[in-house]
Amino acid sequence: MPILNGVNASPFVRKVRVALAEKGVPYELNPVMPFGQTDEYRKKSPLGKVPCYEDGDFVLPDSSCIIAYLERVHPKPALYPADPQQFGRALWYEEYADSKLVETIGPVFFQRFVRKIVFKQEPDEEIVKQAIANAAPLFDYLEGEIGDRDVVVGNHFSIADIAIASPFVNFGHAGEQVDASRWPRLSAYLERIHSRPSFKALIEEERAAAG
Ligand SMILES: N[C@@H](CCC(=O)N[C@@H](CS)C(=O)NCC(=O)O)C(=O)O
Repeated sequence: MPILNGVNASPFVRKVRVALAEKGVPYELNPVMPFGQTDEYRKKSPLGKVPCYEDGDFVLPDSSCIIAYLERVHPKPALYPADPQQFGRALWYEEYADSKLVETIGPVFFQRFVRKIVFKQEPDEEIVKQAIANAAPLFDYLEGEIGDRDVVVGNHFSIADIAIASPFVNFGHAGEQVDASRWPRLSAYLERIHSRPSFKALIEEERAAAG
């Protein structure tokens, strides 16, 4: 059975877990924390990050690379649009979410969850407040991009939805949600995507694990 190295509250590990669930691929989750990895793990994941996927002798780090690989090995259901322009847009949203969105809203989760639960320290609410303020233009952007569609690209759930919705699970774990009165489309979109069985099962598992 393939092994996915990583912890369940990482937005990047969650991306891969959602993709595996959507494609119905069984796997074993090997708990590797994001910090203080062994030299042995760094041989598999040279940047020292999670996730890292092992399929027999084949080892592959990075959520984007792993999901692109999974698409070739398990093509159905497709998680990348067939249309070239939609494909390009989907990759763009994945990049936007993995970099800008995680970087901007990530501190909320870090302060309220990682700092509090993992390091047993009080969260710095000033940092939380600033991160939420910094996120407003990103939410404006996503609100406009989602428009009246159920998904962000074309008519089918894709890697773009996985990548955008994943860091918002962490936002929720930190006790925050997108203000539906200010960003109604983004808020409804996230509710829809998080209600898919793939996301829903993980959100429940993560909540239970966090106590
Ligand atoms: N581009 C990578 C990012 C992975 C990443 O940043 N993972 C975090 C955990 S959420 C990590 O392992 N951080 C440890 C570090 O940066 O040393 C991916 O998509 O997998």
